Amino acid sequence: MAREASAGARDRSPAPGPPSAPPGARRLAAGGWRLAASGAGIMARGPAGAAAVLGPLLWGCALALQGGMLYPRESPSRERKELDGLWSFRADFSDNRRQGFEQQWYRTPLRESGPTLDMPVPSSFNDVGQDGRLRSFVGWVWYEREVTLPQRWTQDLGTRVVLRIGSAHYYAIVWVNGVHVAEHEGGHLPFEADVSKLVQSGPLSSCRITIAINNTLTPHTLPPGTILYQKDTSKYPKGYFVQNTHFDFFNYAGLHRPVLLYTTPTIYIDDITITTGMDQNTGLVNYKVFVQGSEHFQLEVRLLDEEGKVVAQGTGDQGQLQVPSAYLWWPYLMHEHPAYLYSLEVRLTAQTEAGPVSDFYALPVGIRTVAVTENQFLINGKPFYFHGVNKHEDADIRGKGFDWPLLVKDFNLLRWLGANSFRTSHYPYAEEVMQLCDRYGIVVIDESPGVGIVLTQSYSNVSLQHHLEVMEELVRRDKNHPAVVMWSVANEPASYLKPAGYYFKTLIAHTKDLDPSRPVTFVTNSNYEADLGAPYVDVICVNSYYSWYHDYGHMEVIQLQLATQFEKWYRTYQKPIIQSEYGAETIAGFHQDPPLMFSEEYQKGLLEQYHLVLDQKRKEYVVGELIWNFADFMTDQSPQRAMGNKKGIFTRQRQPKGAAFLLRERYWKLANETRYHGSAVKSQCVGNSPFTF
Ligand code: BDP
Repeated sequence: MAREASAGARDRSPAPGPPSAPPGARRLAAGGWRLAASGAGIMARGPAGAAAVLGPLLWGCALALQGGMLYPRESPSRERKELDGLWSFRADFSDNRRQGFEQQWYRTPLRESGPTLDMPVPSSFNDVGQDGRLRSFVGWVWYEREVTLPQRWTQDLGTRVVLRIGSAHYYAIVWVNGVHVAEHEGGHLPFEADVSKLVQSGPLSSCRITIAINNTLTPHTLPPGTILYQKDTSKYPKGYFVQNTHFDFFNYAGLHRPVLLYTTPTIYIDDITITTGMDQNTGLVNYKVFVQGSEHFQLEVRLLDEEGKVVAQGTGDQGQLQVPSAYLWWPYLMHEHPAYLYSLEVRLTAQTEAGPVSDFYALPVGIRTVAVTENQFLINGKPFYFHGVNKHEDADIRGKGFDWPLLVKDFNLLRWLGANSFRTSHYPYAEEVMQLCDRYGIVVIDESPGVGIVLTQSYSNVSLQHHLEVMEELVRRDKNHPAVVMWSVANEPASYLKPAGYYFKTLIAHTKDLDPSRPVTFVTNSNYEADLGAPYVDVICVNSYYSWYHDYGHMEVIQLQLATQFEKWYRTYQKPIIQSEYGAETIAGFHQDPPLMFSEEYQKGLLEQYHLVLDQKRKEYVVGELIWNFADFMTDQSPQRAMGNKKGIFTRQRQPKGAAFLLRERYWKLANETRYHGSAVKSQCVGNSPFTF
């Protein structure tokens, strides 16, 4: 949820409190992002063909958030200035964590109010230093950057200058030249502020950006957490508190994704919504363009193929483009021509007193349909089997900071593995990740940060309202990615608690209203009889850890227990099922045969037992398997975790454990079996090569 302050607003009195009265307590009233209409459901419980043509009918796409969140792309009318690099930084170690507000650190350069550190952006602040207090810091940290702006940006009143923050975990307040411009709750989605007036108000050709970020999690944040005050003074110093979380990854914090400034004209393309479908061989691209700044403008829309040839065109802010003999966007490994992307070019022109204005934005578009029957997941009308992974945005000292080399390495590993999909466990990933999925044909289950919803308080109206808003932000950001085939609103909530029924019914209905073109799910680990949210999902996604968190060491029970799990869920709901997590903690280099827990042999043995059952049930209604986890990742410290979660098939440094080779055999075999078009994928050796174009 973001609120943008008017650029000229006076600076505000500080309010954000100590960790015990954190962001949620002072959340701003919900903005204007409301729904316009209700959409149709996605479930097509009929013949596959009927389901596949739902796409074109869904055009009423009910998304009506006010204000778009188009990815900033350069164009003849738009420029970008990236602000990655070293920022000045200070953590507020004062007892109440409010010194920064009391002393108004945003008013003058940060170095004037005390010592600063150099902090790389993007990165988490936790692991880059040598100060243990910073690693586990809870409260407000302050970032600052001075930026020199091109003269045109500061002089030309026809230029709109926007500050965009890709992700600030968890709650952020932003000032430009000491003036409050934006606040945002939620650590995984972008937010923006129009700073034109501020940068164009004087002779300055530079501006000072200050961002205060609070990583405190409460029962009402997403993900939720609790602050525990330890009051026993015989054991803890006065005022001692710790942050507890109810999820299994380290609460890295900071500016995790690119921060940038970009420009548009003052009359500009604010948002574009695309839905696609097929009618026989004709591809259908329904578009809706939202313009800000004027009601008087002309829009021209052209669709170009990969050769740059115009294949369809239209005018006006909405319409349908028809592409005869269209190439479809297919998942990679499913088809010999995967991931075909057209380019939708939108050109705006307007006349103003000051002269003509034009804006241009080009959006990649994949034409494809998604539908669900009672035992299949269909892409372009053909059954799709997810053989993929769960990931985390996590590696080494950068924490969750965005990193191109790591990203490219991960995609090359996915290809090596023959994985066709992943779930963004347990929060939305960077936009650049989603763009690569579109480009490479990797299918995504796009998950919200709804992980660890286990306390009754986290089912309150305050929490629900926030969760609805997060889904709005997520759909708004990711709605146009062909790679995204399903939304996941949560992971392993306590869905057996009484309020869970209403909570998930409302949340899932809302998400379907926002985007009627995709199925919606949440990932459960509840018992099939007790789960109050399952009636509302389109696909049952179930996590289980047989022979790991139960029956330690007894791999012989896996087949029976897993088969029972599938049968019970299917008998109850007649919906397709994805095994959305399974795995075993494995310390790379530990070997033991016969296998013992934590050894590489145990991980392989456990996976093999799961695969035997998956191979039976995928002939019936199981539509996917996602290993937990792609790579080892950092967690809170606990006696259950040896320097983090080690269920990766790759280490945190992206080197394979034995199980990676086992899974690789399997995934390439599955790829060959489930390929829809053309000859079989060559051998698995093909997987050594990176993605190429
Ligand atoms: C599942 C959670 C995941 C954990 C995993 C584990 O969804 O976040 O990391 O268990 O325990 O329950 O390894």
